[in-house]
Amino acid sequence: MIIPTIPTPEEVLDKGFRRAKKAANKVRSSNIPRQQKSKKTEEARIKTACQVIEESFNMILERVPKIEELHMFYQDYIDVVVGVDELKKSLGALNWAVELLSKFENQYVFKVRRSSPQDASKVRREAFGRIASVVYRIEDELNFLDFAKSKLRNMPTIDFDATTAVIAGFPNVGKSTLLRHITTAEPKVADYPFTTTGIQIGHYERRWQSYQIIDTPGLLDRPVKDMNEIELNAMVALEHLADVILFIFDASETSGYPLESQFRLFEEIKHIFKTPIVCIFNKMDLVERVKYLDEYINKVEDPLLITAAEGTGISEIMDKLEEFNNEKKRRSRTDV
Ligand SMILES: Nc1nc2c(ncn2[C@@H]2O[C@H](COP(=O)(O)OP(=O)(O)O)[C@@H](O)[C@H]2O)c(=O)[nH]1
Ligand SMILES: [Mg+2]
Repeated sequence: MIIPTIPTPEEVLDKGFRRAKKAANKVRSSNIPRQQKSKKTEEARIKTACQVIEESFNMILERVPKIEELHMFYQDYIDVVVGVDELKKSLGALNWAVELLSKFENQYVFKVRRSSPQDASKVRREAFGRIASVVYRIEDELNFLDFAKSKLRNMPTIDFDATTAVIAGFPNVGKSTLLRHITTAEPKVADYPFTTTGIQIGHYERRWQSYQIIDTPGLLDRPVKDMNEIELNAMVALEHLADVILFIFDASETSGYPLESQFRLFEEIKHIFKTPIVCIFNKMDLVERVKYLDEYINKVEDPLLITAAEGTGISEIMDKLEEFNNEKKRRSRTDV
């Protein structure tokens, strides 16, 4: 998400007062009658200071996207990373400052006009004092926005039109291998809360349709019961993206996870997500079709057996995703 550069209170005030001084110099060197000059100068200083600072804040308010207009995935993402309420509150504080500054502008310009020429600078000093105090009142919020800016800089770029599959399964079962085989370009890495390596997003096109495959190391590869609430939220945010989950089993168990615990993770994920799940048994090159494996294969609907390392079975996965894509397109047509 693009949050523009957030200034410190000092920077905002410095800019406002500097520009005010310039505006005052311009009035001073103009040819308005001498006796009006001091009042006109102070008036210009007050006006300019207020307007320049209002402009800085308005620019931020205009450039930050409206949170409630963002896709639910991004709303959840922002909520997990910085907190949506906190972000809204900070933007609200900027709004508050803008309104107050525009009130000061009117109030103090009026006051200068009614003051004697000798008192004009006193009125202006009072105005500047109040301007500064308003800007310092929102120092915490400016700091927070600056923090949010850095936290949200590398948010994943999601193609919401593409049919999207999210990969799940224990470590070393072959998720990355599959992602590399199925997608054309090198998958892009983006930040994702509580995953140390970020999420990987790969794309491919088939029959003029776009597909997107997402791998989430550290999130859909470990028991859900070990997760804290924030991690759960980060995981559930994926639900807004996924048209389908590809759950990868290591049929060979060479990754060190018995099929029994792999199946338990599958059950947990099935329980949490309403998204359809395609079960994929990988590393079939390493296994004989032994009875205990059949037991698990028979437990799930339409399992796909693949050898990701050799690219065997990849086209069946693509066929499957094409079915989901067709289904999705059909639904969106009937929705409108
Ligand atoms: N024999 C065999 N090894 C595989 C297969 N798929 C992946 N691997 C290996 O399993 C290891 C873990 O794979 P990786 O894709 O990094 O797993 P991830 O942790 O789930 O992303 C790597 O050494 C892969 O080369 C396969 O189909 N057959
Ligand atoms: Mg991996």
